[in-house]
Amino acid sequence: MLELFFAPGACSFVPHVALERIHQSTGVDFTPMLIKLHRSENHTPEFLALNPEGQVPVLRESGDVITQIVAICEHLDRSAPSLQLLPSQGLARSRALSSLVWINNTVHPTFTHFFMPAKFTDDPAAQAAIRQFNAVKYRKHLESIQAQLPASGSWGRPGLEGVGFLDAYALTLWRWGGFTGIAPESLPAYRLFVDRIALDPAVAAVVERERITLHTYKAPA
Ligand SMILES: N[C@@H](CCC(=O)N[C@@H](CS)C(=O)NCC(=O)O)C(=O)O
Repeated sequence: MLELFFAPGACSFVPHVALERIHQSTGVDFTPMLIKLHRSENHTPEFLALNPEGQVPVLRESGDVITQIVAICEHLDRSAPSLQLLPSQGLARSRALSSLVWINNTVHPTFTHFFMPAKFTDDPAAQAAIRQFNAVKYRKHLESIQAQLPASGSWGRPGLEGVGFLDAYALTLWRWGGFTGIAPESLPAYRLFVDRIALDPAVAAVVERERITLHTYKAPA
Protein backbone atom coordinates (compact mmCIF):
# COMPACT_ATOMS: atom_id res chain seq x y z
CA MET A 1 0.00 0.00 0.00
CA LEU A 2 1.41 3.32 -1.17
CA GLU A 3 0.21 6.63 0.29
CA LEU A 4 1.31 10.17 -0.49
CA PHE A 5 0.54 12.90 2.04
CA PHE A 6 0.26 16.07 -0.02
CA ALA A 7 -1.04 19.63 0.11
CA PRO A 8 -2.53 21.29 -2.98
CA GLY A 9 0.06 23.33 -4.89
CA ALA A 10 2.83 22.49 -2.43
CA CYS A 11 6.15 20.85 -3.29
CA SER A 12 4.42 17.50 -2.82
CA PHE A 13 3.21 18.10 -6.39
CA VAL A 14 6.58 16.64 -7.52
CA PRO A 15 6.17 13.11 -6.10
CA HIS A 16 2.42 13.34 -6.77
CA VAL A 17 3.09 13.69 -10.52
CA ALA A 18 5.67 10.90 -10.37
CA LEU A 19 3.22 8.54 -8.64
CA GLU A 20 0.54 9.42 -11.19
CA ARG A 21 2.97 8.69 -14.04
CA ILE A 22 3.85 5.37 -12.46
CA HIS A 23 0.16 4.61 -12.03
CA GLN A 24 -0.70 5.54 -15.64
CA SER A 25 2.26 3.57 -17.06
CA THR A 26 2.35 0.49 -14.85
CA GLY A 27 -1.04 0.36 -13.10
CA VAL A 28 0.51 0.58 -9.61
CA ASP A 29 -2.02 2.32 -7.36
CA PHE A 30 -1.42 4.93 -4.69
CA THR A 31 -3.65 6.80 -2.28
CA PRO A 32 -3.38 10.60 -2.22
CA MET A 33 -3.83 11.76 1.41
CA LEU A 34 -4.87 15.42 1.55
CA ILE A 35 -3.25 17.52 4.28
CA LYS A 36 -4.71 21.02 4.65
CA LEU A 37 -1.80 23.23 5.70
CA HIS A 38 -4.10 26.25 6.24
CA ARG A 39 -5.99 24.15 8.81
CA SER A 40 -2.71 23.09 10.46
CA GLU A 41 -3.38 19.43 9.68
CA ASN A 42 0.42 19.13 9.40
CA HIS A 43 0.68 19.83 13.13
CA THR A 44 -1.59 17.08 14.43
CA PRO A 45 0.09 14.42 16.60
CA GLU A 46 -0.73 11.82 13.92
CA PHE A 47 1.02 13.77 11.18
CA LEU A 48 3.97 14.79 13.38
CA ALA A 49 4.49 11.10 14.09
CA LEU A 50 5.02 10.66 10.34
CA ASN A 51 7.19 13.75 9.87
CA PRO A 52 8.35 15.63 12.99
CA GLU A 53 9.09 18.63 10.72
CA GLY A 54 5.35 18.93 10.09
CA GLN A 55 5.89 19.11 6.33
CA VAL A 56 4.60 17.45 3.18
CA PRO A 57 5.44 15.41 1.20
CA VAL A 58 5.45 12.16 3.12
CA LEU A 59 5.45 8.82 1.34
CA ARG A 60 4.26 5.77 3.27
CA GLU A 61 4.84 2.40 1.68
CA SER A 62 3.45 -0.62 3.49
CA GLY A 63 3.84 1.28 6.77
CA ASP A 64 7.40 2.51 6.09
CA VAL A 65 7.73 6.29 5.98
CA ILE A 66 10.00 8.35 3.71
CA THR A 67 10.30 12.12 4.04
CA GLN A 68 12.25 14.73 2.03
CA ILE A 69 11.55 15.26 -1.66
CA VAL A 70 14.95 14.19 -2.95
CA ALA A 71 14.82 10.91 -1.02
CA ILE A 72 11.22 10.26 -2.09
CA CYS A 73 12.12 10.97 -5.72
CA GLU A 74 15.13 8.66 -5.54
CA HIS A 75 12.91 5.94 -4.10
CA LEU A 76 10.23 6.37 -6.78
CA ASP A 77 12.86 6.45 -9.52
CA ARG A 78 14.21 3.10 -8.33
CA SER A 79 10.71 1.66 -8.05
CA ALA A 80 9.96 2.39 -11.73
CA PRO A 81 13.35 2.48 -13.50
CA SER A 82 11.87 2.07 -17.00
CA LEU A 83 10.25 5.53 -16.78
CA GLN A 84 13.62 7.22 -16.14
CA LEU A 85 12.03 9.92 -13.98
CA LEU A 86 15.71 10.75 -13.60
CA PRO A 87 17.88 9.68 -16.54
CA SER A 88 19.32 6.29 -15.67
CA GLN A 89 22.87 6.77 -16.93
CA GLY A 90 26.08 8.73 -16.53
CA LEU A 91 26.50 12.46 -16.66
CA ALA A 92 22.85 13.10 -17.61
CA ARG A 93 21.76 11.48 -14.32
CA SER A 94 24.34 13.37 -12.26
CA ARG A 95 23.33 16.68 -13.83
CA ALA A 96 19.61 16.09 -13.34
CA LEU A 97 20.25 15.12 -9.72
CA SER A 98 22.37 18.24 -9.27
CA SER A 99 19.49 20.41 -10.55
CA LEU A 100 16.99 18.59 -8.31
CA VAL A 101 19.13 19.13 -5.21
CA TRP A 102 19.81 22.78 -6.15
CA ILE A 103 16.09 23.45 -6.50
CA ASN A 104 15.32 21.68 -3.21
CA ASN A 105 18.07 23.25 -1.10
CA THR A 106 18.34 26.71 -2.70
CA VAL A 107 15.39 27.82 -4.86
CA HIS A 108 12.64 26.25 -2.74
CA PRO A 109 13.93 27.71 0.59
CA THR A 110 14.11 31.15 -1.03
CA PHE A 111 10.37 30.91 -1.62
CA THR A 112 9.84 29.60 1.91
CA HIS A 113 11.52 32.77 3.23
CA PHE A 114 9.09 34.86 1.15
CA PHE A 115 5.99 32.82 1.97
CA MET A 116 6.60 31.93 5.61
CA PRO A 117 8.95 34.60 7.01
CA ALA A 118 7.60 33.89 10.51
CA LYS A 119 9.62 30.67 10.40
CA PHE A 120 12.79 32.79 10.51
CA THR A 121 11.98 35.70 12.81
CA ASP A 122 9.13 36.91 14.99
CA ASP A 123 9.99 40.57 14.33
CA PRO A 124 7.35 41.96 11.88
CA ALA A 125 9.75 44.52 10.38
CA ALA A 126 12.38 41.84 9.80
CA GLN A 127 9.69 39.60 8.25
CA ALA A 128 8.80 42.34 5.74
CA ALA A 129 12.49 42.75 4.88
CA ILE A 130 12.93 38.98 4.48
CA ARG A 131 9.96 38.86 2.10
CA GLN A 132 11.21 41.71 -0.05
CA PHE A 133 14.80 40.44 -0.18
CA ASN A 134 13.77 36.90 -1.08
CA ALA A 135 11.22 37.95 -3.73
CA VAL A 136 14.12 39.57 -5.65
CA LYS A 137 16.32 36.52 -5.10
CA TYR A 138 13.52 34.18 -6.17
CA ARG A 139 13.06 36.00 -9.48
CA LYS A 140 16.79 35.56 -10.20
CA HIS A 141 16.46 31.83 -9.54
CA LEU A 142 13.51 31.56 -11.94
CA GLU A 143 15.51 33.44 -14.59
CA SER A 144 18.29 30.92 -14.10
CA ILE A 145 15.81 28.04 -14.48
CA GLN A 146 14.31 29.63 -17.59
CA ALA A 147 17.80 29.64 -19.17
CA GLN A 148 18.03 25.87 -18.56
CA LEU A 149 14.56 24.84 -19.81
CA PRO A 150 14.40 23.02 -23.16
CA ALA A 151 12.16 24.38 -25.96
CA SER A 152 10.80 20.85 -26.40
CA GLY A 153 10.76 17.68 -24.32
CA SER A 154 11.58 17.26 -20.66
CA TRP A 155 14.05 19.21 -18.50
CA GLY A 156 17.24 17.17 -18.00
CA ARG A 157 15.82 14.09 -19.79
CA PRO A 158 16.65 14.65 -23.47
CA GLY A 159 14.86 12.22 -25.78
CA LEU A 160 12.87 10.56 -22.97
CA GLU A 161 9.08 10.20 -22.91
CA GLY A 162 6.78 11.96 -20.46
CA VAL A 163 7.76 14.22 -17.60
CA GLY A 164 10.30 13.82 -14.81
CA PHE A 165 10.87 15.32 -11.36
CA LEU A 166 12.49 18.50 -12.69
CA ASP A 167 9.52 19.29 -14.93
CA ALA A 168 7.06 18.95 -12.06
CA TYR A 169 9.27 21.01 -9.70
CA ALA A 170 9.71 23.72 -12.38
CA LEU A 171 5.93 23.96 -12.73
CA THR A 172 5.52 24.23 -8.95
CA LEU A 173 8.14 26.97 -8.68
CA TRP A 174 6.44 28.85 -11.53
CA ARG A 175 3.09 28.83 -9.68
CA TRP A 176 4.80 30.12 -6.56
CA GLY A 177 6.42 32.87 -8.65
CA GLY A 178 3.01 34.38 -9.29
CA PHE A 179 2.55 34.85 -5.53
CA THR A 180 5.87 36.74 -5.34
CA GLY A 181 4.65 39.13 -8.05
CA ILE A 182 6.39 37.68 -11.12
CA ALA A 183 4.28 38.52 -14.17
CA PRO A 184 4.11 35.56 -16.61
CA GLU A 185 4.99 37.71 -19.63
CA SER A 186 8.29 38.67 -17.99
CA LEU A 187 9.48 35.04 -18.27
CA PRO A 188 8.02 34.03 -21.66
CA ALA A 189 10.06 30.87 -22.29
CA TYR A 190 9.29 29.61 -18.79
CA ARG A 191 5.57 30.24 -19.39
CA LEU A 192 5.65 28.28 -22.67
CA PHE A 193 7.41 25.42 -20.89
CA VAL A 194 4.80 25.30 -18.12
CA ASP A 195 1.89 25.39 -20.58
CA ARG A 196 3.49 22.53 -22.53
CA ILE A 197 4.27 20.40 -19.47
CA ALA A 198 0.70 20.93 -18.24
CA LEU A 199 -0.53 18.92 -21.25
CA ASP A 200 1.21 15.78 -20.02
CA PRO A 201 -1.53 13.33 -18.88
CA ALA A 202 0.05 12.76 -15.45
CA VAL A 203 0.50 16.48 -14.81
CA ALA A 204 -3.04 17.23 -16.02
CA ALA A 205 -4.50 14.57 -13.72
CA VAL A 206 -2.66 15.91 -10.67
CA VAL A 207 -3.51 19.55 -11.44
CA GLU A 208 -7.15 18.48 -11.55
CA ARG A 209 -6.96 16.36 -8.37
CA GLU A 210 -5.22 19.14 -6.43
CA ARG A 211 -7.63 21.71 -7.94
CA ILE A 212 -4.89 24.22 -8.63
CA THR A 213 -4.42 26.86 -11.32
CA LEU A 214 -1.11 27.14 -13.15
CA HIS A 215 -0.95 30.90 -13.41
CA THR A 216 -1.33 32.52 -10.01
CA TYR A 217 -0.09 36.04 -10.80
CA LYS A 218 -2.50 38.86 -10.11
CA ALA A 219 -1.57 42.28 -11.55
CA PRO A 220 -1.63 45.04 -8.92
CA ALA A 221 -4.92 46.97 -9.04
N1 LIG B 1 13.05 19.85 2.73
C1 LIG B 1 11.66 19.45 2.66
C2 LIG B 1 10.83 20.69 2.39
C3 LIG B 1 9.35 20.37 2.45
C4 LIG B 1 8.52 21.65 2.51
O1 LIG B 1 9.02 22.77 2.50
N2 LIG B 1 7.18 21.45 2.58
C5 LIG B 1 6.26 22.57 2.72
C6 LIG B 1 5.28 22.63 1.54
S1 LIG B 1 6.09 23.08 0.03
C7 LIG B 1 5.45 22.41 3.97
O2 LIG B 1 4.97 21.33 4.28
N3 LIG B 1 5.28 23.52 4.69
C8 LIG B 1 4.51 23.56 5.89
C9 LIG B 1 5.35 24.03 7.05
O3 LIG B 1 6.58 24.08 6.92
O4 LIG B 1 4.76 24.37 8.07
C10 LIG B 1 11.48 18.41 1.58
O5 LIG B 1 12.33 18.34 0.66
O6 LIG B 1 10.56 17.59 1.63
